Amino acid sequence: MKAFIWTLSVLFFLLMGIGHCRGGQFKIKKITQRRYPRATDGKEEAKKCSYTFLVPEQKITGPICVNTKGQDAGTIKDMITRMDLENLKDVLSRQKREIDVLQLVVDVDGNIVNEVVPQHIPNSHQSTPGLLGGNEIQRDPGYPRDVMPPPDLATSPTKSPFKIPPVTFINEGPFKDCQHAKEAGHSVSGIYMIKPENSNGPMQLWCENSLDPGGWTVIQKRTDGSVNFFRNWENYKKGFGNIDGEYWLGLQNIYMLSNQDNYKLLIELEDWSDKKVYAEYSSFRLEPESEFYRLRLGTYQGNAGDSMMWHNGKQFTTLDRDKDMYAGNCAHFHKGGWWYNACAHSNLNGVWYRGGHYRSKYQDGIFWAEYRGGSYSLRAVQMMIKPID
Ligand SMILES: [Ca+2]
Repeated sequence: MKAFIWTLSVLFFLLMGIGHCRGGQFKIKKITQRRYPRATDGKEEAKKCSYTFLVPEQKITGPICVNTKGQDAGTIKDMITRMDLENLKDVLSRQKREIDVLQLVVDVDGNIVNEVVPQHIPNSHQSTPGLLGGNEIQRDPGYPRDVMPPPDLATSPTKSPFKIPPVTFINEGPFKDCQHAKEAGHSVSGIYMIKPENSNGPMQLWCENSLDPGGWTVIQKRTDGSVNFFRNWENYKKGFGNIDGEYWLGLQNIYMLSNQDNYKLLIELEDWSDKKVYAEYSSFRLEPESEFYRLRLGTYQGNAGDSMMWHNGKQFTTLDRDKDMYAGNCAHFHKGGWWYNACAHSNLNGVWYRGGHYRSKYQDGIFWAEYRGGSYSLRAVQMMIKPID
């Protein structure tokens, strides 16, 4: 009996052992199938990719498949990977630049970039069309000067507070600045050819001689909102606008001018009740582009209040080059380019709003905080420089 029970026990363990082995083989088979489901089909395997890069169509059309199996797969994969990464980086950086430009356009709050020549230029004083020198300030080449009558200032809703038309163009020069031109006998306000010392070429700009004693070189002017000032770094560097209307002379030009001699700065502001005030700074110059045109100002005097000294020693900031003292980008909120601190007591390159007090999400008007506050947009502004007497 004992022998029988012992035999049964042996048979039972043998059967369990066989069953376990069969189960193990089955499990291994199942795992194998899951990992290599088409291991038996060699041709089909060769067609498949371990992974796929999708590259832009400009460079390579269609997806690139890389088979990581095979003798040279590693080398080929590395080569294609490097090539694709270079292509992708190239395309991404180009797209980023395009996005930045589009962002600039979008952030103008729907304002349409609309640059027109606001003033008629008499035929007798017509300037040479096209660009002169290293700035991009230009007139509208399609402006029909021989056909259009002079603007009726009495009915003009945005008449110039500076009463500048008709425009005079001085053919002589170039002069080193407007003071130089005045000393050469030219005492009228108008368009002059100016070439600062050490600059590459002459530029056209507006010389203001109506203010006693004249000789002022205008570096910035706002009068009627005809020019969009929400621009990128390159625009602010080179300059933009219309010489006989609103313009920004360009940081590089202002830098060249303000470093050839000792200059002072005069800012004239006009509100919507025809009141004019001014702020004058005893010295003015910009540092070079390598210092992002850092502002250097002397002491203030005037009746506008000092809204500029807070910006003294600050670098220039645009939407695409943030050099301000604020965590975000001040140009984004104030919609201009300026020597923003964190952020602005003055914003003379902001949005031109009609009527003074304006409604906006941010304080983005043309304001001088110490004069009418940040929520009042001035009607006209002029920034001018002149050698210290
Ligand atoms: Ca910032």
